[in-house]
Amino acid sequence: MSVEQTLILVKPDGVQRGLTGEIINRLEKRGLQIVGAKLIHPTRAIAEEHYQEHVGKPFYEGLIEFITSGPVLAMVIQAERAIAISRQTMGSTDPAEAAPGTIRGDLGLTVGRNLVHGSDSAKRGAEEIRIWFDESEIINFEQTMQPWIIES
Ligand code: DAT
Ligand code: MG
Repeated sequence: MSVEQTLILVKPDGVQRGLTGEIINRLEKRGLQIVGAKLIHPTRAIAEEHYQEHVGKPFYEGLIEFITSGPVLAMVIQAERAIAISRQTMGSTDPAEAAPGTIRGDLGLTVGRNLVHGSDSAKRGAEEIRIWFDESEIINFEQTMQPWIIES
């Protein structure tokens, strides 16, 4: 299994509610490595590129309006199986169905304010990272605690 990178966003609700630290904490404590991070107020163009798979769905306009309504914390996270692991820690899309112990299950109530985004495949992760980050903003560094988290 190769190392994957995924795009994680703390959405405007998470930023406005002061939950960025709480959300980073949960991902970081699990052992996921942050290799890029920035606060960005998304333009409509970025939002449309990011959510292109949802064009035409009934919630699309509301989704674009929401994600562009304030700053988001964008992160690139790296680990083996980073996509599945980060989505598991985020919980189901609808917080009402998300398991307790997950970010959405513990901190959210409704699907339109579900706090976080995470890429859903390695291919889409690479595409989404390209939408939000310049290559120069991603730092490849060795985390010295890795042997205490991952058996080699
Ligand atoms: P996820 O964010 O878990 O990958 P998704 O890609 O299916 O979920 O949808 C993207 C976002 O769109 C989701 O985080 C919240 C919103 N959304 C999805 N389904 C919705 C619905 N039925 N009603 C309102 N918003 C919805
Ligand atoms: Mg998705």
